[in-house]
Amino acid sequence: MGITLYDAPRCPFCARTRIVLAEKGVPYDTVTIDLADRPGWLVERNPPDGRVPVLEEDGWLLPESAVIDEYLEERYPDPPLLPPDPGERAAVRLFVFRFDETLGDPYYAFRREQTGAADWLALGLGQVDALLAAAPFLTGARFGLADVSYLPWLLRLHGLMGVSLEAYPALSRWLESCAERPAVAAEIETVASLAA
Ligand SMILES: N[C@@H](CCC(=O)N[C@@H](CS)C(=O)NCC(=O)O)C(=O)O
Repeated sequence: MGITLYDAPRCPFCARTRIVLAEKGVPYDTVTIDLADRPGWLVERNPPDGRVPVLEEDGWLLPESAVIDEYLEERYPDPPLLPPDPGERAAVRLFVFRFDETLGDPYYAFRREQTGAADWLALGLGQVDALLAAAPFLTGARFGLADVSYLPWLLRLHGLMGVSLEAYPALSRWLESCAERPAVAAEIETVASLAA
């Protein structure tokens, strides 16, 4: 027995968990889900709509990428992906908690080509850029869960949707620095394979 990840290569929420598992060197099996033809057993395992990712460990099931990643952080504390200081940990959690309003909602509006979405997205990217101008990583001094929680969408914006991030210098520097990590490089390859 061990960990199984119900996964989809193009899903950025799954990418959050793939990156954490890779950062921590945790071995796991993958069950790839066809998002266009979601199996009924997945809906049973993660009602009501069978979303991915779902992590299974010895028969126990856990959905929700942010919750899975926090679980993995506690279960496999080395290397740590949260800072030691409680206040800094809270800041990371707040940033992850606000993902939808900061980046997720404008990203999906932009993908749907909704009116005004480009400006909305630029606002979110500007907020992320400002944070990265003040600290090397979204998690603070070191790479961690806040970085993991935002990276998949930024990799897809750039790699799949052809959006230039050059106007955001701190964000661009951060992307380059994150790309040096094998866990992130693997995700960049996954995104490239989706684009091919
Ligand atoms: N809040 C969930 C969102 C997961 C999610 O929306 N996954 C997408 C694939 S990227 C999905 O399975 N969507 C189901 C649907 O669209 O019906 C998480 O963080 O894990």
